[in-house]
This record gives sequence, C-alpha cells and structure tokens, in this order.
Amino acid sequence: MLEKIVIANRGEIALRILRACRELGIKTVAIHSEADRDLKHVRLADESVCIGPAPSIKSYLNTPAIISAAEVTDAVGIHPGYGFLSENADFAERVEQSGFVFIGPKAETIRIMGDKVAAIESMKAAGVPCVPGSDGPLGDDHETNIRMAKQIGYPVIIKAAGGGGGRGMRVVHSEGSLLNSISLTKTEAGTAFNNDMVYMEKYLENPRHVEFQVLADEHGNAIHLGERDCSMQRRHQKVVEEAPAPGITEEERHRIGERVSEACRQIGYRGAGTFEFLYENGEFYFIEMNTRVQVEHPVTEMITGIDIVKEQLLIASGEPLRYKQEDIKITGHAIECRINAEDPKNFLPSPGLIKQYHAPGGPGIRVDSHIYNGYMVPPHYDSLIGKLIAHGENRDSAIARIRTALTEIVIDGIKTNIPLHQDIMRDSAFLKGGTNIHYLEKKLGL
Ligand code: MV4
Repeated sequence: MLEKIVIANRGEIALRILRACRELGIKTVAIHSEADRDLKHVRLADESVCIGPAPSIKSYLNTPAIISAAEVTDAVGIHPGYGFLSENADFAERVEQSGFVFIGPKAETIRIMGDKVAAIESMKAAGVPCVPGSDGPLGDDHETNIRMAKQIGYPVIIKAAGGGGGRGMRVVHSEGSLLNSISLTKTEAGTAFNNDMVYMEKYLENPRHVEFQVLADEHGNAIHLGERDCSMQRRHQKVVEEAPAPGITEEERHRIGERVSEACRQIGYRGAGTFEFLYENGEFYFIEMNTRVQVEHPVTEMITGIDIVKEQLLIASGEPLRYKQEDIKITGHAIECRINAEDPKNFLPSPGLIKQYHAPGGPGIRVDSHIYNGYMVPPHYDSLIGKLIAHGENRDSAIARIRTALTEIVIDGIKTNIPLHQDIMRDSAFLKGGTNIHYLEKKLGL
C-alpha cells in the first residue's frame, strides 16, 4: 500500500481524496496556494505545503513545486484529482521519472487520449463504436476533403486533434463553407494547442452525452461500472448528472460496457477512466476518453456501492482489482447537482465569504463539499463549491430526495446556482428523462 501521497488539487476533490486515504491508512500531504491556506482538507491533512501564489499557473499547475513538495515530505505517490495537471502527460512522466507513483494511467496512455485522432483510432481498433468520419487527420487536398464531407453527409464537424471538452471545433452545414472552416479550425488549433491537426466527423444534431466508467488494474483486469447521463449542460459545463442514464437498457449497458472493458485490456489501461459517447437514435458513438477521476463520479458510486477513489489508490498500489464484472450490481438511481458560486441569472462567478452554511441530510443524501461557515470562496479558481447527490430506489425517488435537500440547504453570503437546480428538478422534460445536450441552453434562452 502507498504509505503517503501528495494531493495535487484543491476544493471538494482534494477533500474527497483525503477521505479515501484516511480509510486506507495512507498519510496525506496537502499542497495549496497562498489563497487556499484555509481549505478544509489542508487543516485535516497530516502535512501541508504552500507551493506558490494564488494564480494556478504558479501553484496547482507548477510541476517542479509539486514534485519538490513530494520530495521534502517523503511522499511516494501523487494524486492529481481532476482539472489542473490530471491529464497532462508531461506531468505524469515527470512524476514517474522523479521516482513517484502517478495515481492514474501511464503517461503514454494519457498522451494517446489527449490526441483525439489517436484516441479514436485506438478505440476503433478495439471495437468501440465511433462517429462516422475521416478516420485520421485531414490532409490539405481540397478535393479529397470536399469528397469526404459529401460522403459522410452534411452537417459535418471539424475538430482539433489537440482539443476536447468543447474546445477547437466547428460545425459545417454545407460545402460552401467547408474549406474555410477547415482552415480556420486549423489556424485556431495551431495557436491554442500548438497542434494544427484536425479531423472530420458526421455532426450529430441532437445527441445525449452518455459516458461509461471503467476501472482497470496493471494485471490486465478491467471492469465497467455502467454509465452516466451528463446531457444537462451549459457551455460545456455539466450542471446535473445521473446514473443510470434514463432509458438505457441492460442489454445496451452490457454491450457497450463489454466493449470499453475490452478496449482497456487491449491498450493496457490502468486506473479509473471514462469513455464519453454521444447517444442518438439508439446508437452509441465514442468521442473522447477521460483518463482521470471525474467530478460526477459520485453518482456511479451511489448506484454500485464502489468507492472509485479508493479503487484508484489500490490500483496505484499495484493491487489486482477486487471486483469481477459479475460482482457489479446497479441499485436504484442517483442524481448530482453541481453547486457553483455563481449568479443564477447571468452565471457570473460570485466568490466571497460564506456567512452561513447548513448541509442537507436524510436517507440517500450525500454532500461532497469543502465549504464551512466563514469560508471565503477565492476568486482565482473555478466556481464549483460542492456537489449534492441523492440516491433513491428509482429515478422518481432520487428526484424527490434531491428536491427536499435543495429546500434544506442554506448557503448565505454568496450567490449560488441552487435556484437553477430547484427549477431543473421540477422541469417537465427533465422529469420525463432523456433530454439532449442542447436542452438546458434552449430552456435558458441562450
Ligand atoms: C460532437 C457533437 C456532435 N457531433 N461531435 C463537445 C465537447 C466534446 N467533448 C465533443 N463535443 C461534441 N462533439 C459530433 N460528431 C456535439 C458536441 C457537443 C457536446 C457534446 C457533449 C456534451 C455537450 C456538448 C455540447 C455541444 C456540442
């Protein structure tokens, strides 16, 4: 077992990682910026190291400072959480070269998944269904590109190989704008990602975002924990997630779950991972793989009873997976509301002092949050201040529980998006289930 690890993150996920470490008897080192001295997990950690000023670039993105903190505290591993350096292959490589365990996949795997063209190629080879498209980067022969788009059928989408998460893409509705769109996307990608490689896919107009959670060890074992629906989003920021995805049958879950598990075995995947799919007209289309723990992992934990962060730590310790696929049983339904410090009307960040906080409770309610009475939400980082998760025996029961919790919770002193969640949890289309990725933006009139 890892003896001591550095938690290379902040906020709720740093606290979540600390709790998993406590349970496993792993000692913890909290690293934090000058603005984050009062974070809850910094107080609770066995040791803490201030690694730099408030801006992320000087602290949570500062590789040498993080590795030095591991060195001076005699830590053996580094957990990157999500965001920041979690999917940075160079960081993972430098962590391992410095003699520490990176709690995640091999640097080489992160590098492949960071290149969306390479990711799709490896998934296609492993039998994972992908979006019809260019099957590789676009060349600069105009006639070939025009023919390809015609063959795929408009609309098509041009995506940057170095993009992902909604960055560096452009929808093309007709041949008239194809070449210009390719050229613009290439130029932007060259600037933003230092990589002007682009590829083409059929543009799916009204898909849902459905993603599969996997766990894989370094001994060749891989399982899936079913899927989540993350379609309720605004500007590529997820707002509500749920598991299982409404309307997905046991047969579909088994079929895609087997494909993604097999893909993990084929590529030698290690750790927790997420396969993102677009789901439209009963078909799944792989788009990207995330090689980190995700914000929305709790909904999967609630319906499977598996502690994903604990499993990450056990896998990184070299243990074989403790579960076989047949051990995984899905029980009930879980919904997560992301609580952001933001204005519910214009979505502007709302940092500041939390004057009063009361957490909700009761059967099936979970709160993953680092906030407390008197906590100051700093303006330097993203606005997520917590996650409210409800589990129930079925979707209606999970909704009933989260609605009650949304009336109990009190966060005073700053603005939050709790009113938006109260609205969504009474929205008739959401209540039916299966709304697509455009639903929330349309509802909000964007
Ligand atoms: C797409 C698509 C439609 N067709 N690809 C956006 C984020 C990135 N992960 C992939 N994205 C999309 N790729 C094809 N072929 C629509 C989106 C998309 C989207 C996907 C998931 C969640 C929210 C989204 C919001 C807008 C567009």
